[in-house]
Amino acid sequence: MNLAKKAAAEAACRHIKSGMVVGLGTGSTTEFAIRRIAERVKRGLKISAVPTSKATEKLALSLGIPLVDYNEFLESGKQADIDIDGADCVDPLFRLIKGRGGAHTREKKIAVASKRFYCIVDTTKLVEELIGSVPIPVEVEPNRWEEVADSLLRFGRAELREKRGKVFITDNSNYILDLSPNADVGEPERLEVDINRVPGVVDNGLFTKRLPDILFVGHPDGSVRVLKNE
Ligand code: A5P
Repeated sequence: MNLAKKAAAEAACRHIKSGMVVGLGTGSTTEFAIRRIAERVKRGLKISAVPTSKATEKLALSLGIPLVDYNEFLESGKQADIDIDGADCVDPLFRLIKGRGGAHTREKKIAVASKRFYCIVDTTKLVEELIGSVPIPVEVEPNRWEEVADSLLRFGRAELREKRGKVFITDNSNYILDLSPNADVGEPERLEVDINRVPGVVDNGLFTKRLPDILFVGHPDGSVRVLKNE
């Protein structure tokens, strides 16, 4: 799928012009975009970029992309011109689940603070039904994860995320609960709001409000389908 991811990423990057502020998402598909942007920066493209995770920040810095600090950018109240980011799955209404890398809270903030949100995926990410396709990542305050997991039981079973035998810690120093929702949990729009109402929840990986403006779907043969959300 690497060819598909790369093709989708590069198609989205063609929209980047000098003078823009660009949101940089997180994940393996976005990594292709970051590498492409870095090549263009070396050839004279003048942009500044806002990273959505420490991993993205590290990679972008190592490749020489000029960065704006994530917190300073949000505090400035300014908007990015384009945000480019991947997704774990996307349905026909352009609704997403994100956060397999644990960065969805920052990713959502930057997507909301961007004039245009371009989502880059390969064909394996396309689903008919959003709910039930992949677990929904829920970022939680560490000292409340057990009570949050209990409260989330009305939506489904939530499992504390671990990585290499240790509790996974987000860039915001929080934990992640991966929620496998019950089949009768209802509409994703409502679920996104209801999960965030649980005390101790920071944000969840459902993106049903800030939808992508364009979806770039990379195919295994390197072709790209461009779907506009109009
Ligand atoms: C990071 O937390 C996620 O939201 C990623 O954007 C998403 O998981 C897509 O990642 P890949 O491009 O690696 O599949």
